[in-house]
Amino acid sequence: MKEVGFIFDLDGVIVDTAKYHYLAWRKLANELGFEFTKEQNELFKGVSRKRCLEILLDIGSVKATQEQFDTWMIEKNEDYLAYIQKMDASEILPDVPRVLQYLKNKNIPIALGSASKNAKPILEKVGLLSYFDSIVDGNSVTKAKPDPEVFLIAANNLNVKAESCVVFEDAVAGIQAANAAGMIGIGIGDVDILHEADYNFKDFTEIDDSFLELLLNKNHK
Ligand code: B16
Ligand code: MG
Repeated sequence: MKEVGFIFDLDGVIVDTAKYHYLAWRKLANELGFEFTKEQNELFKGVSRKRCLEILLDIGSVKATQEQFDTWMIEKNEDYLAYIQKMDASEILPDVPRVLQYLKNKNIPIALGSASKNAKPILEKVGLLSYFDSIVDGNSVTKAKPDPEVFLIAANNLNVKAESCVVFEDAVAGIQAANAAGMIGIGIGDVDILHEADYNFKDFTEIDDSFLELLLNKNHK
């Protein structure tokens, strides 16, 4: 067993793919005859694709047959994939590579824990895939955050005890999942929204080497 493991969420932590999810969901909403605002898109952060479509259809008061539902899921994802095709390293959020490199230099195992089924191609596009010892994404889980499944699988893959893992998350459900897994949860974003986290930072520029050392030496929650 390794001593400590680090788990990163993708959207909102490593890259801001929420803006592309928004454009693809808004296009679908407009085709179905209603508006979808950036504020409403906040509800979609960290939420599975299927659940997002259910919420979207509720917002537009649209009833769908199973066939329509499946078609719209595919259509939204195809539009989203067209956006992420154009992604490159310039879209990595500030100081994420510095933190990943710091951990890599110390041989700390690193996993991705994301709800997205497109996580691997995104990491490939932005050139960060090689930092990750394990990718746990929407293809590997049966239960969505706030269920701890995604992070528990990641800990298991890294061969680290759950209580010795650190999770970086931008979504309330993600912090709740980290807490349910018994892990140290670090909120990236608005402290008022992510107040259930053990530590809060606006972004990775606020996370310095001495804080990373503190986490490495803490060993468990
Ligand atoms: P996909 P995360 C989440 O990513 C997004 O925040 C959420 O808006 C999206 O619906 C979900 O991934 C599924 O994404 O459609 O690509 O499978 O924050 O868990 O990395
Ligand atoms: Mg996220």
